[in-house]
Amino acid sequence: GKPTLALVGATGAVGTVMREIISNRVDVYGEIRLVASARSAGKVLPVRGEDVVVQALTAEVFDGVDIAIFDVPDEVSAEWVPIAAGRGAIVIDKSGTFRMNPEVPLVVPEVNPGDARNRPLGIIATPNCTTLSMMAAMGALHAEYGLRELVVASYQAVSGAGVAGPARLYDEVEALAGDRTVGQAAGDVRKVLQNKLGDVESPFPAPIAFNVVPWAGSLKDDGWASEEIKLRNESRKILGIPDLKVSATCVRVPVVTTHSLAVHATFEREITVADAHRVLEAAPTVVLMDDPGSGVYPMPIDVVGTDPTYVGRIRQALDFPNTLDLFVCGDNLRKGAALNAAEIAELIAAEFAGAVA
Ligand code: 11C
Repeated sequence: GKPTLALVGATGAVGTVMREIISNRVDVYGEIRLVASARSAGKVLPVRGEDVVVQALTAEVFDGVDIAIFDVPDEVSAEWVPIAAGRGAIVIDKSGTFRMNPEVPLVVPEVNPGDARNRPLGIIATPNCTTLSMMAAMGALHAEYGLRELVVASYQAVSGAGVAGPARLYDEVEALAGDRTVGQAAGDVRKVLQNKLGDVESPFPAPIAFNVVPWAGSLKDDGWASEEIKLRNESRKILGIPDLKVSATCVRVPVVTTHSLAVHATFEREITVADAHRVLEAAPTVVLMDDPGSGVYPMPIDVVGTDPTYVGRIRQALDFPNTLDLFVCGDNLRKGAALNAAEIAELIAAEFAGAVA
């Protein structure tokens, strides 16, 4: 029959969107279990119009589960994903823990759906939200023109850091509002926030309201941020281009939800703006918004809460052969996280349906 699904991390920023997405897509599941930390156990949350009691994360909670979607911190996934897989669940994991494991496929259904079938550990990883925000578009262009190099700058929304991100941005905006002089002298934003919010901890290393912060993730070798390294490694694996040249700078901006990326992409074959328009218009989950003369380009305020990947500002690079510059936006909690996991789960559910038929 229909597979039993467990959502682990059901109360987080992605978990909340996950429940909404599962409730609004074609219903391919039997039972749905909601699982979270002991702190959230006992809460009652809606999914598919039913109230479901959240269960604590234990090994037994996976008994009888066919598909488990995990959206929890890396260390929680490291401990619990193998336990769930050991109990027979096929696990779709959103953390960074297993993405680069050669025995774990890293799947974006528009780009490499077939990889989901080759899962010797019973684990499928879903990418970082920054990488994901451009994969549907870059995958479509790569399929026809052969991608060789990517130079990317990201403009990442605060909800990428979980529920604490938007909470912090709203607090800071409130603290700064009304003062029409703030932001005009070095350090004045820090001073106002220190006065009004004190030492309350922020998920960001610097004020995010009235600011851009050239940092996302943790410190890696030679000054790189983890998000920049993930974007490089994950793009190579998903697109199946082990020697793809990638260089990224990841930046946090005061946007609640929807990551944006400025992409400089070099291809093997000659490609024009018209070529790119044709390819992206034909890509089912990509929306082309490219009419700058009329003010049409993708922006977070118009994209948030929707499923597609939006592309605009497509230009032929003036000084670089076979190269386009473009701007991409995607809701980091939907395609960037919950939606991609749900789409992978539907690929797996289809296997169950096939087995029965
Ligand atoms: C952010 N992309 O915007 C990050 C969050 O590897 O899944 C997700 C980190 C990850 O902060």
